[in-house]
Amino acid sequence: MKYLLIALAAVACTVQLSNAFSREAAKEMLHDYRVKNQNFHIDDLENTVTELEEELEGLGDIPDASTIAALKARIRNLEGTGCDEDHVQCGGDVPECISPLFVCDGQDDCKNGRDEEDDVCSMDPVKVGTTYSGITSWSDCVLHSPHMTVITITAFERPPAYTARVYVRAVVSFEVDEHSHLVQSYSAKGYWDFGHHRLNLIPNDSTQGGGHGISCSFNLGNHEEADCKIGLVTSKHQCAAFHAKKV
Ligand SMILES: [Ca+2]
Repeated sequence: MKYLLIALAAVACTVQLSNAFSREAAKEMLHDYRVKNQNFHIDDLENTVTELEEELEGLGDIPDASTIAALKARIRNLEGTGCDEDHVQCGGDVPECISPLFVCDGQDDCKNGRDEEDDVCSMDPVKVGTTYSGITSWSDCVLHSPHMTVITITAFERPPAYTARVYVRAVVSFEVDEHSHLVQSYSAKGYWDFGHHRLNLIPNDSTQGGGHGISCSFNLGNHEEADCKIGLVTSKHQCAAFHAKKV
């Protein structure tokens, strides 16, 4: 009987140890499982972050306000204003065309007042000393190799009696010979058109500048760059073009 009790006690002890061992083992297994699971989760997150970073790099920099303005201007250029060449669009929800002669004349002519707003009537593009340059490509009139054209504003006058127009003086320089970098210059006169955001210039002396005039449209939503056309003053036939950037 004594031996039987000892044997039963030994079995009970073994079962308790075995149960204790199983719980510890289960805890360790569960811990390992959680660690492995977390490691997998972290790996997944790292992969996701890497993919997002690659996508972000692919997207490039977040566009700033000037880039968005330029994009909107390009869309407007593609869509057209809905006005003929002799009129400009007021913008806004209700399309309205007015003469460019009424833009920045000191009186509201657009219903939304757009024709007298500060950014429309800014004279930044024709401030004295402002310089624009670009590589000019000729498609007609004269056989010139592509060359640099530089426009520098030398004077301007805005008549108090009629503020819708700014009269401008400028010097236009262009490379005659790309090898020797020989440069020719001529004086030009013209005006800044607030309504069309356009700078129009012709040579002071019609015998200079090949009898060509220059018209630069600041149609990209800023005052820093413009699409310029060079054409015959007499017929306005287009001969060359360049994309001008403020220097
Ligand atoms: Ca006006």
